[in-house]
Amino acid sequence: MKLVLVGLPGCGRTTLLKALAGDPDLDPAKPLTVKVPDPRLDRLAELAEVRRKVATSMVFVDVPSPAFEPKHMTRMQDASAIVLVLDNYARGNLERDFLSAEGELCLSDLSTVENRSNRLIKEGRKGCRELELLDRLRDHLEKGLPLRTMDLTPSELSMLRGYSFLSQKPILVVINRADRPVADEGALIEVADRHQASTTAVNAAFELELSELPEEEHQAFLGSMGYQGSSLSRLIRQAYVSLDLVTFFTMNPEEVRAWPLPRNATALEAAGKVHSDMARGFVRAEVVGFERFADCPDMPELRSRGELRVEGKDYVIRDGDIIQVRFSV
Ligand SMILES: Nc1nc2c(ncn2[C@@H]2O[C@H](COP(=O)(O)OP(=O)(O)O)[C@@H](O)[C@H]2O)c(=O)[nH]1
Ligand SMILES: [Mg+2]
Repeated sequence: MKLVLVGLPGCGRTTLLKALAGDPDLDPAKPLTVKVPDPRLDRLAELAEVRRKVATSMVFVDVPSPAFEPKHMTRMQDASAIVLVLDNYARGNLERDFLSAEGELCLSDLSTVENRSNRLIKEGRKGCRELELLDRLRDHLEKGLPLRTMDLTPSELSMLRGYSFLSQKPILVVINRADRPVADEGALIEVADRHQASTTAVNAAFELELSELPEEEHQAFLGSMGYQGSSLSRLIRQAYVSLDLVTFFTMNPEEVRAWPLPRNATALEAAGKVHSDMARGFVRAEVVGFERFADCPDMPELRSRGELRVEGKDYVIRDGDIIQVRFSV
């Protein structure tokens, strides 16, 4: 899961990346893998008395400015989501910077739409479903609206899958502010809502300083700024949520592990994530939700109460499911 960091020069991308890494000497040209904090994973490890915890992770990649040059645009194509950093510690042109970034994404998609449409017409496929759909996309994009705000049917979505349209990707807007924001954020949040972009605020420079301090000095430093806690774990959680994933867990005597899965994916797909053999030889999955297990952390007891459910390969995994796959190969 790759997320690209974009924004105007000086918006604080590099500072944010270093803070996420907890390393002021990080080379921002390298991708950074970040663990997604999940208190449920910690709780499971405690309950099951297992020492090894494996969290899900995401990779952040900094796109150098100017991000919207063609040579940098291609780095965004295979990203699962875009993280747009906006400067609200010095300049604070929030709406303008947001809309201009969105405009660039739309322009790039518009040119993809044009190229593909021209080719279809040249191939004599006027009136085909794909061309009709592309015409609708063009109308939408020409209004300056990102494709993520379009209502598309599952079959239309699958027709568009190969294009990797940039304005269709989920976007998380990170407002980088000092202790006092320069500009009011209300108007930006309204536009972002209309664009189905989620927003979060962080003080990147502060977070970087915080991350350089030993753990035991964190509370005092946070308190000196009047902060409750670091905003980074919230930012990471929100980036994860923007990907529209659910998390399932596996447990064995050696480790508890969290796995990401697209929403509405099945037990068979979950099994395939864990091991291809498990999908190939899938027999059934035993499933219990995190909350149930936390109330009664005893699998044999849950099984005898019928609360450890037996599910087939088409079962749709819910966020927080703990699953055990039975398979034979
Ligand atoms: N005061 C303050 N300075 C910041 C903040 N974020 C970044 N800076 C400074 O702004 C400059 C540019 O930041 P950088 O992270 O390199 O921006 P980038 O061009 O987006 O990678 C650096 O000197 C940072 O120390 C912030 O939240 N507060
Ligand atoms: Mg930079």
